[in-house]
Amino acid sequence: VRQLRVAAAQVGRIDRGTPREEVIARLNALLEQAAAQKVKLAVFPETTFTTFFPRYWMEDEAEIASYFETEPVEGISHCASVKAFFDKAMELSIDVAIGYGEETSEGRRYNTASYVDSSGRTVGKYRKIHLPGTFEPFSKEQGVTNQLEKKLFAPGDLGFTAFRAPSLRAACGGDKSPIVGQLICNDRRWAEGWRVYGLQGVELMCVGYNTTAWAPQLWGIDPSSMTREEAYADAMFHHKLVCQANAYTNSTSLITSARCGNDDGLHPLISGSMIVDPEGHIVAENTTEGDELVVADIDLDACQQGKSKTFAFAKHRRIEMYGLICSQ
Ligand code: CDT
Repeated sequence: VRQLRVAAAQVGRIDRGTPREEVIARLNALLEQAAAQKVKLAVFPETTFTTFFPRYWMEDEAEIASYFETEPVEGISHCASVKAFFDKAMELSIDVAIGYGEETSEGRRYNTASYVDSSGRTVGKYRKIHLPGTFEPFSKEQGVTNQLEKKLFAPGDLGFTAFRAPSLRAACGGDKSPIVGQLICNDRRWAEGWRVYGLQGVELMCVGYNTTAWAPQLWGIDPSSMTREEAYADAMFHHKLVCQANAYTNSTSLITSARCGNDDGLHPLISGSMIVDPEGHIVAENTTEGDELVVADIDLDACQQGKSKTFAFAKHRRIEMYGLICSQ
């Protein structure tokens, strides 16, 4: 048994003008709660430090730039704009996985998640590969929910690269540190990324997201065909469906963390933060639509059941039949 106490750190409403300092104070309160419960790893959402800015049609370049952290070569924990968050995590000895808008020193912009261990070192970094939405807005009218990720971010270029989290070795009482992978929001809907992690023996997936609860133009549905309540329920259904199924078929634990709430009072996001075991069962989930810590003890060795039997890849996969996946 390699037992580990982990948390999904769900974050509620953040508006267009909410300053980072206010957000970081809330994140640090979640870290304090995590420390009080002896949590070793807390997973935060996609673009946690700001509102989900790809929903806005923005013409002011300074405003767009303001949503990105300019990451120094030493890693995001050394970035002045968000350092207070990583300092708190270090002070409390908690590993964190967190999403943010990354601007590189060459000026390239990505939708990124970094795994920063309790010593402040970035041990894993992922740049979102499946960017949903459009280059052009559905509407330039303020108040309309756009999804301009293709315009605002370059597609991730770091692959689906699993890594070890050495600082968790002692915490999980075994002789091996966990093998960790990260995906961001829309990536969780694509089996391909999960399977690339599965093939690296992943034991723990960290997935942050912002999933709009009402986006008929994005989903391609007639707005009159569904109430907002039905749309929320459907978005939640699909979220849980892909998370539980892909954790199961890749025999991995999963921590998935929502940015939720009704941003600006206009743009609702689903909640659904949860911890899923390698058999696909939900072991803990949110009960609110606001800031909330969802905590569970997971057993990293529980991955072995699936990895050695139903999903023993070396025994059962038929790669000679899968060529089309990589040729189209
Ligand atoms: N942030 C993000 O990737 N959101 C998308 C919205 C697409 S709606 C099907 C998501 O997949 O949740």
